[in-house]
Amino acid sequence: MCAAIDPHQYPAELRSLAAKVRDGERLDEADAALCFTTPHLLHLGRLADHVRRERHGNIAYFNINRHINPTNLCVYTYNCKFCSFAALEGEAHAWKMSHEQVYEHAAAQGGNDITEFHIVAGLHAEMDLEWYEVMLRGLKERFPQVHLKAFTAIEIGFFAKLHKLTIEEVLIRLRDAGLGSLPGGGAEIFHEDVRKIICDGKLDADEWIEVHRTAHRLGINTNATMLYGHVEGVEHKVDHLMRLRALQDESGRFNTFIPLAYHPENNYMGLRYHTTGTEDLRHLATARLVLDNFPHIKAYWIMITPKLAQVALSFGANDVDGTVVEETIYHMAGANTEQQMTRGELERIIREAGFEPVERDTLYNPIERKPAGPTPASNPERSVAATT
Ligand code: V47
Repeated sequence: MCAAIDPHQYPAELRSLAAKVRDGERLDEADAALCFTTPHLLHLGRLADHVRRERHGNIAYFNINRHINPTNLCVYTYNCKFCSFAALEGEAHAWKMSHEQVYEHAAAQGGNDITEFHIVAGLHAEMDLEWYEVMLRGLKERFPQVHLKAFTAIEIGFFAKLHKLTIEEVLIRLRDAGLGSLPGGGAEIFHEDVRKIICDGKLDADEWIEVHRTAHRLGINTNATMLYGHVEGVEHKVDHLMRLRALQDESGRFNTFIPLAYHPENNYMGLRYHTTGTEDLRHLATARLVLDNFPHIKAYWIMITPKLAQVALSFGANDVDGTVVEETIYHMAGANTEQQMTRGELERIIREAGFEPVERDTLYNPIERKPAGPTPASNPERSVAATT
């Protein structure tokens, strides 16, 4: 059990917030705005840590996953100004995989322990619904034990328009071909004023929500994200979290929320700055406090560095994502983190941060493995030398 919250130990402006958290009362929009603006970050973090420990105790999750991006060719290359990943046909950094190449990527370095392929791509008319149905079936045939977390709401919306199908029809076809769940990408900032600036013409907020609502109705779990650190204001982020919370109240099938820190390089936004560490921690803590119906809050180590992900575990996060193996979206936008971590490294950063590492599958079921020998807490030379 965590020690009870005493609001009097908090600065005056956070006392009513602290009392609400102590009493398990839902935070409102004004509270959410306060979380985004208070200078008392450590106190905010303490409240988020309280909620996180009540829910998850000392456990922090990771998984053994691999990212696959079949193509970066994208019809929205000029629409999504923040995206450094997308390319046009003929550009030097463009790629398009064949089915065989997808299977080769899937097999490379993942090892037998892999439990999830995270698959997202640009929007390209030749890589249509049928192409992806074949890909999903091909992956399931070769890797039957691996969960396929694939396609952002943007891709689902694209397939629907391309084939003149409903969202439900697209999702049913993909589910029948092996789709397990949807990742949280494409949400960016829901508010129209911001969308107009950063991704005009892309799926709007209502459509993004409709894709996830439909998936949830079909029994498909999904994740959610919010892209921060660009042109958005506090009111836009509050609106974003409130819309996600409302859908989760309705369906309960969001697994995890991942705040995504904007990376400024190699895109059309014209902004220079990376987010700061305190900004990243604030977004994680705020998400934990405001999204009271989301079980998991992920500190994506690729995006905020493994060092900050360790600190984030004391600011509301209870998951650091996985081994990843090959990451392009953030590395093309200027991320200078590694592209992969081994099981041993993930366990070590979690343990060093004072938490108990637990391997999970995509749906957060703990995975039992045969012990691989002792994993000392602090000496990397002696930690488990895993292939994943
Ligand atoms: O939707 C694109 C973001 C997202 C940039 O569900 C950028 O488990 C920052 O959604 N700077 C895709 N962000 C990644 C994503 C994700 C990642 C990890 C785990 C999960 C999950 C989902 O990346 C896009 C967009 O919001 N993005 N470009 C950029 N320059």
